[in-house]
Amino acid sequence: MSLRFGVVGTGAIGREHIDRITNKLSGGKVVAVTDVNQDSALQTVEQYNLDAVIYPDDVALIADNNVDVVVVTSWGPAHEATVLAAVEAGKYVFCEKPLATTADGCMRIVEAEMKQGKKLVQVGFMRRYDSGYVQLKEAIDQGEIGQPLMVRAVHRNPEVGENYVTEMAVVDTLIHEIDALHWLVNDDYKSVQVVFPRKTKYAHDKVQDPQLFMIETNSGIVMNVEVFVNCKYGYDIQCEVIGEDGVAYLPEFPSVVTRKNGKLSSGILQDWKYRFMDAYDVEIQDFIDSIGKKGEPQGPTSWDGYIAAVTADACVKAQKTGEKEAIRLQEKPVFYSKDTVCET
Ligand code: NAI
Ligand code: NAD
Ligand code: ISE
Repeated sequence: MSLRFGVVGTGAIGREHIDRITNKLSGGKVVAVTDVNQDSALQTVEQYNLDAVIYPDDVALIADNNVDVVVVTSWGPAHEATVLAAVEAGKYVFCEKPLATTADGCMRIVEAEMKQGKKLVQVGFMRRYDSGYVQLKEAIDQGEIGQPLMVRAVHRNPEVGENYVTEMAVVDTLIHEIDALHWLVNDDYKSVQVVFPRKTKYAHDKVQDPQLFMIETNSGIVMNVEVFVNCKYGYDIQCEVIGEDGVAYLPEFPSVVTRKNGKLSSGILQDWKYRFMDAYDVEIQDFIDSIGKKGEPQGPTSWDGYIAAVTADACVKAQKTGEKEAIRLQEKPVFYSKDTVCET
C-alpha cells in the first residue's frame, strides 16, 4: 500500500521532494499540499499534475484522514508548530532541517513523540545518506586513520538572498555539519567559539560572511568549520578528518575533467539541489520503506534534531559573545537509544 503524503511548504525543496515522491521513488503518493502562499500550492499541483487537495493551512491538512505522512518543507521558524500538531495527531512526519529553531522547541517535539509511544519523526539530515559521507564514516569506523584528532570542513554557497542574516549561517547552513560531524566521529560536542574574518564585499548589511566555527568534542577532537555563503564560484562542501595514522577526505562530487586551451579543468556545482540529489532520494525512500517494514522511520530522529538545536543555540551565542560557549545536552532518553542506521 502507498503511503499518502501531505506537504506543508511548496517552495524550492518542497517541490523537489514532491517530484521525487511522485516520479522517482516507490511506495508514496502526494495527496495534499498547503503553503501560506496559496498560489505556490496551486502552481505546484499544476506543475506536477498531482491528484491532491490544496488546503488553506497545515492544521486542515493534518486533519485529513487520507494523509498518513506530513512533509514539513516550510521555512524553519514554522516547523515546530506543524510537527507538533502532526505528532499529536499520530501522523508520521518527515521534517526538513531544522526540526525547530530552538532546543526548547525540539524538546517539546521529543516529549510529544515519546507520549505517542513510537518514533514518528525523521529529520532531513540527508548527509547521513550521501555515499561520500557514508564511505568517510566507514573508513573512520574501521580504524583506517586511527583516532580522529581534527576535522576541517567547508560549507560554501555561491550567494544568499537579502533575508539571510548572520544567525542563519548556523541554523540554516552550519546545521548540516553540526549533524554530520558528531555522527562521523561518534562523539558529542563540548564547546564552540566563532571568529569573523574580514567581511566579503559581496555580503549584504545583515550578514557577517564568512564565519569560522571552532568546535571541540568531549574526547578533544577540534573541528574547524568554515561557512561562506557568498563565495560566488559555486556550491562547495568539503570535509577532511585528520587522524593519528592518516587523513581521510570526503570524495569530491564527480565531474568530467577536460584538457583544453592550455587548461586542466572540471566543473563545480552551483546549487545544493544537485550536490545531494541522490542522498535525498535514498533518504526519503528509506523513510518510506522503514515505515512499511518496521512501522517507524529509522533515519535521523527528533533527538538528533534536539542535539543539532542545542549546538546551534551555543553557536549563535558564540557569534554574539566571541567567547568559547559550552554545549550541554540533556541525557538521551532510552526511547531514542537504539542507534540510527542509514542504508544506502
Ligand atoms: P522556500 O522558501 O523555497 O520554500 C518554503 C515554502 O514554505 C514557501 O513556499 C513558503 O511560502 C512556505 N511556507 C512558509 N511558512 C509556511 C507555513 N507556515 N505553512 C505553509 N507554508 C509555509 O524554502 P526552501 O529552500 O524550500 O526550504 C524549506 C525548508 O527546507 C527549510 O527548512 C530549509 O532549511 C530546508 N532545506 C533543506 C535542504 C537540505 O539540503 N536538506 C535544502 C534546502 C532547504
Ligand atoms: P522556500 O522559501 O523555497 O520554500 C518555503 C515555502 O514554505 C515557501 O513556499 C513558503 O511560502 C512556505 N511556507 C512558509 N511558512 C509556511 C507555513 N507556516 N505553512 C505553509 N507554508 C509555509 O525554502 P526552501 O529552500 O524550500 O527551504 C525550505 C526548508 O527546507 C527549510 O527548512 C530549509 O532549511 C530546508 N532545506 C533543506 C535543504 C537540505 O539540503 N536538506 C536544502 C534546502 C532547504
Ligand atoms: C539550505 O537551506 C540548505 O539546506 C543547503 O544545503 C545549504 O547549503 C544552504 O546554505 C541552506 O540555506
